[in-house]
Amino acid sequence: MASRKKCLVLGFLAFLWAEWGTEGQEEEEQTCRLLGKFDLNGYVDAQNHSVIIGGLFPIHSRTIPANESILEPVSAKCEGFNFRGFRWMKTMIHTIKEINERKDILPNTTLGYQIFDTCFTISKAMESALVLLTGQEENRPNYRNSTGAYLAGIVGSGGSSLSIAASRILGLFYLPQVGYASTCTVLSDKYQFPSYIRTIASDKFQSEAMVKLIQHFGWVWIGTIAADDDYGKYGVKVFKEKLESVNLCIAFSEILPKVYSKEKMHKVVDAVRTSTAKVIVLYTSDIDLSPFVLEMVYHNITDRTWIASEAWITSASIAKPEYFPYFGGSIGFAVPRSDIPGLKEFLYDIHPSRDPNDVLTIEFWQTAFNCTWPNSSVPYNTDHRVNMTGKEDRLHAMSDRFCTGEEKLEDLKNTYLDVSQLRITNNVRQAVYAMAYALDRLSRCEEGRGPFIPGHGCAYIPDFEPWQLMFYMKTLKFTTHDGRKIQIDIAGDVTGYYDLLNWQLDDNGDIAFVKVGEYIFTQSKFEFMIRKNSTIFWNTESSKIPHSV
Ligand code: TCR
Repeated sequence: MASRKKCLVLGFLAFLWAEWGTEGQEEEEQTCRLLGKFDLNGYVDAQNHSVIIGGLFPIHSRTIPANESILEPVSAKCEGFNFRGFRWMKTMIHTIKEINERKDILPNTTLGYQIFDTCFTISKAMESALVLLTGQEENRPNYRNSTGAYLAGIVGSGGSSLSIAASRILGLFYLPQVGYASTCTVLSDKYQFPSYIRTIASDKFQSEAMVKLIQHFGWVWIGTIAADDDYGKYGVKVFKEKLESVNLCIAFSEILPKVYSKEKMHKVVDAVRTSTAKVIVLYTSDIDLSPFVLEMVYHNITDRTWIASEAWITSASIAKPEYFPYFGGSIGFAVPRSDIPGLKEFLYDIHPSRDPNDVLTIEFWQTAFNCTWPNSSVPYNTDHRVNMTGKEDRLHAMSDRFCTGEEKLEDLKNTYLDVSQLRITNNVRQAVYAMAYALDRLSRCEEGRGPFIPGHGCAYIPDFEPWQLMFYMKTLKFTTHDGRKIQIDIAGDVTGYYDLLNWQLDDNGDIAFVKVGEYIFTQSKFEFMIRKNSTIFWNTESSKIPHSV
């Protein structure tokens, strides 16, 4: 574990006039001063591995706004510990360990990793991409051995806007990037994003599926609300185009602010309140949705049917019983669920006493158990956002109760440990496997029968070029541990199916994600099905299917 607080040169411009390795010390220091420091958290295991994979995960939900009186550029700090992102990140490590133990994939190579927290923001994703490319302390494009090992490619990042930003840099070098959650349609454009592939389907399919759902239930007027990012805006754009092509209508279209703004939020709330459209598509991640959920509760707006986008349909932070009167009956598509052998045990194998530098584990523990780890300066539960009342909320940073270390993970009801809904988590696993399988194929090349000119040559681990690995990634096919076939097409995309889920209350008073249908999309067929005998819960006054006219 390493907390990264080093002077890193934004060596990007240096790439362009790269006098590979000839810059003097003086210049280096000056660039440092000019461009400031990056402040990144993450995990690294690079020693003794010939190849490493980079990882980008949202372990925090936001950055803390910089103090306006500071003039020089500073790298922001992060807050809002994200248990779900922490689970994804651990899954990457778990998968790498598993692959290293397997004899049938990469038998002569072990994989290492270098993982950074993107804090769910574009700036941190960019900082991380640059650090992965340039290394921590070098001002030249030394991306092939920044940690002493060769960087094969990057898994990540979570949100589309972050992946798009990172991909614009990584694409310049043709460095393979495998996305596990970024679903924005534009990422299929290989002219703009030549080295991006993904193990999650493009939102083109989800938007289409939503229109099929709407047609099935005979709704005519639909409201839309999008997150203020590429996911929300492009998702809704494609949805609108498809809806209008079958002569159905948009009642209103609103954007949820990323940073709380009373005016912007009220505009959205008013649209929901005054429209006769009772069915509303909500295209956003759960992180951006939370403030809006509180508004619905505050204004007591019920009797709406929400068509959830995949990013929040199974989110534990939204699917809370106290929100059920407002969001019960939500219906939406989710990516396939899977069970991952050994993951649960791996997730439970965590303790803050193991490494005093492992600030993320300490913060995890403090946040999960609401206590302060003795002798640590890691804050938890800070919140610098402006809240609904317009005041800055500074929940504070330290609990007066110390953690003893005897706290029991088994007693927690926490998203991190919940392995019942492994969906994006499974995509993370498949993204790591995609990278490993491509490396494996590359390593099995026979000289004289290889794909590269001249002479049908091969590439070799570790000193292959990124585009050579990209060659194998672009045509990748493999079968997952649970028998699913993953095939990457020329746009870097996959096909598959979604589960159609509906929020119902179970016997314990918790929210259950009940599967009521499916949408299958392969190269040759598109099929929308509602399960026979399934009962859908509608959150309407009559408990009957809503009319949206
Ligand atoms: N695509 C979103 C991000 C996202 C996500 C999620 C975030 C998706 N699914 C689940 C958190 C949890 C789908 C994007 O930005 O592309």
